[in-house]
Amino acid sequence: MIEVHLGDITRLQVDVIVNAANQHLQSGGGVDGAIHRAAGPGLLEVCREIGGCPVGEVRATPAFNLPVKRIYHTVGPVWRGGSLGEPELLASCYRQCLALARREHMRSIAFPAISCGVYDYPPEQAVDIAVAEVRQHLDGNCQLQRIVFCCLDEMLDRLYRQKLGVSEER
Ligand code: AR6
Repeated sequence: MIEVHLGDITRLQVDVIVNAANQHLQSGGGVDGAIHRAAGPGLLEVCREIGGCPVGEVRATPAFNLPVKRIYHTVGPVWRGGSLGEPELLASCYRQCLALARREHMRSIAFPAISCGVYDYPPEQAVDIAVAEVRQHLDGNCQLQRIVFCCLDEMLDRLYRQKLGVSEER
């Protein structure tokens, strides 16, 4: 039910992919840039209409050219040492995405490592939060059948696998 995937999130076949966006919902670099490139220009237009998203919250859009049903744009906190509410805000990103997936009756969702790139969140702490939130959600009554932690770098892939106790993909 919980998987770890090393690779590009835009190649995954799931109902929802989550974007690590910025507060303006303007296409940036990292996973955000990859998702906008793969989805096409219609995505930026819809994001402009939405207007923005506060840190820790989520906004949903159609997927345009991506082979998924929905894109959930969530805004992780910038790491500033950890005493400015970063852990709670990061947890809120995962919680709000999972709650929205439940409301929208989605069956599968893929998360990137929110805040672990440009926003500089310490990877081990971010992975702890991501895994704890997902596990907590699965403990409740949940119709999600597949939750994927997708990462591009091997260090994060290893951290997720250690935390979850799952072996490497072949
Ligand atoms: N598939 C999966 N993971 C990826 C991909 C991909 N195609 N590309 C990058 N990653 P980041 P943040 C990983 O910087 O820290 C943007 O400019 C990457 O290796 O994308 O939340 C936004 O517009 C890293 O582990 O997101 C914001 O301004 C993780 O995704 C800002 O960056 C997150 O890295 C958000 O920063």
